[in-house]
Amino acid sequence: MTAVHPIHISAPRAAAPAARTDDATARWPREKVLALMELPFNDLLWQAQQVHRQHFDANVVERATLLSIKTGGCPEDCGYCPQSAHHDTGVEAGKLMEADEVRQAVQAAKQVGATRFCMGAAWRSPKDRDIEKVSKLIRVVKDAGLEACCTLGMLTEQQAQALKDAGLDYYNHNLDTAPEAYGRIIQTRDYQDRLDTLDRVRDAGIHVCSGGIVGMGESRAERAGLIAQLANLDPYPESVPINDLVRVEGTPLADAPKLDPLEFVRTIAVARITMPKSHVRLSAGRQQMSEAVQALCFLAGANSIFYGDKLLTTDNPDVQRDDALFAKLGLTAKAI
Ligand code: SAM
Ligand code: DTB
Ligand code: SF4
Repeated sequence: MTAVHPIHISAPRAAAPAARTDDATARWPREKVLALMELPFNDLLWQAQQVHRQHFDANVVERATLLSIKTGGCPEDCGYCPQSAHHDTGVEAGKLMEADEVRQAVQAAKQVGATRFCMGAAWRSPKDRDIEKVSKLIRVVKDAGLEACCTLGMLTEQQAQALKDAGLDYYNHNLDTAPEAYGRIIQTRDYQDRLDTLDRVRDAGIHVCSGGIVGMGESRAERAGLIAQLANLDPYPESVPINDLVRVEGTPLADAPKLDPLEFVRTIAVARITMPKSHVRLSAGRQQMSEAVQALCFLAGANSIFYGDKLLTTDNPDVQRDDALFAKLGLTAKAI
């Protein structure tokens, strides 16, 4: 892969304190989250379904379309990511997309019935001039009548405010994994950096989209640790993407053992129970997932998907395949 940016490698950092999840005063002490994870499967799903139906129509699923507006060449070393300049994955580094190209993608997403358009950039953190350009892209999405979401890396307070002023509805910034597992996956930034950006997004009045990735070799206790971190954010995120690792050749995690699909379903169910009013998104990994497992995820309380044949750089089920799955399950798409 061609790197367009110099690579800055910082020394590995100490584990950050993150949110308090280890004592009984936390809304969701980690032990309690782990206890949910360990319930008999049928009991866990029953509990998740009850919570889901208290807050949502269980047959309605939100559809968000992703677009990589600036691909590859990222200076961060995230072990899962095909866009890191540290890994040789064949992803070409590109420039930030122009408004016309984005407008076409937004119109196409709108035509097939997506209600949110999420623009991702392979940046550690945007420059102020990037924020000006992305603000124009946000207006393109808003002018088309869709919800706008961005994921651009770490933000300053001023940048978060500028994105809010441009009309941004959601900002995606994932905690990715449990605090103690973080250093195994990423060395170039730490957990506290992620939490600080989430605070700035929240303070700017933008809705928070934050979740993580499972299937990176973590333990069940570490999956519980991730969910506890998210559920103890105050308030917890409005959108919670749960990604099943897409194992990309050339990344350090290419050969990670595949997570048992039922463990993935458990993670969705626990996210639903601990964050009852959030949209829990069955995110990356659906291309490799059977219809039966996806159906179990919806049963466990997932009520959002990425819709369209591409995630950022990897494949997602195409619209026809998802429409057929919705028809089979009697699911309908959420309106704005
Ligand atoms: N660079 C920005 C950042 O990291 O915050 C935004 C883009 S980044 C690609 C967005 C998210 O995609 C990551 O936080 C990670 O959770 C997810 N992601 C990246 N590669 C993935 C993979 N191979 N499988 C599953 N999720 C992945
Ligand atoms: C999220 O949690 N998952 C999406 C979105 N937020 C930006 C990204 C998934 C990326 C999967 C790998 C790729 O396609 O490059
Ligand atoms: Fe860069 Fe984001 Fe990929 Fe990490 S996940 S390498 S920050 S694009």
